[in-house]
Amino acid sequence: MRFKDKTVVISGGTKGIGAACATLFYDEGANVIVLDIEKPFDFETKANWHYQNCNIAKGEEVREAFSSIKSKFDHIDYLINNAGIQKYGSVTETSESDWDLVFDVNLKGAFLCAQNALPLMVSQKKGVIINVASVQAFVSQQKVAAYTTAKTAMLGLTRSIAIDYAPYVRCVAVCPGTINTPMVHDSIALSPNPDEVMQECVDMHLTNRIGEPTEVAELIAFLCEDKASFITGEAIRIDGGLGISIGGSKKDI
Ligand code: BMA
Repeated sequence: MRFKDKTVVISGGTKGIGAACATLFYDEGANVIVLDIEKPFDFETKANWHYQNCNIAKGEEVREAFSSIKSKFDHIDYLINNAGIQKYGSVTETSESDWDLVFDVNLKGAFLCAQNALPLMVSQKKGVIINVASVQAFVSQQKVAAYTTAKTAMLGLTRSIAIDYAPYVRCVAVCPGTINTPMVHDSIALSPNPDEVMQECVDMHLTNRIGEPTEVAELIAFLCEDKASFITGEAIRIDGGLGISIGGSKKDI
């Protein structure tokens, strides 16, 4: 029980990486609070597993959600800024509303959740914030201008939090490659040839496969533990080697 009696808040915790984190932290003994905009029909309700409806892009909703959390729990040990949205388009193809939506959810949402969790973490003199960014904070695919820009900015947010709230609060960015999540499948489904795009995703990774949400959750769990207490402000890739390759033909091995 690595997280017995700890409290973790996870944005976008009903699906993908967020849901994998919710499950792992719950299984390890934590009180889990999932923030999301819609509760899935099959959302499990168990003791110590709470759903809080919240659009993290709206300051008022985030304030209300955190004041409700604070009235139920006297501490927040971990905040996992996981909620994310991806819209395809180059700069000239991206509408102003898509640009705003991508920045509101990925970046402003993380800022607002951190802003509301930090005062309690500072008063506890302890806390960890994990920002789920992307390998696209380092390298970019074609036609995801808003997403790659917002994810890159998350690394600045990570550094700012790490610097301004040390030594009490650690903040670390996790940068996944393609992960088997609804966000990735929904994005790929928009393409006229989804199977080819999925194969391209597989081929981009040196592992010849995409990642699983549970693999990212395991990294996040480690980063939250005291064992990782010397890691802060850093951006850690979990991308099957995607971020290190400049391509080229493969030699037989
Ligand atoms: C993720 C998402 C995925 C993409 C992956 C690797 O953050 O953008 O759709 O496959 O990065 O580029």
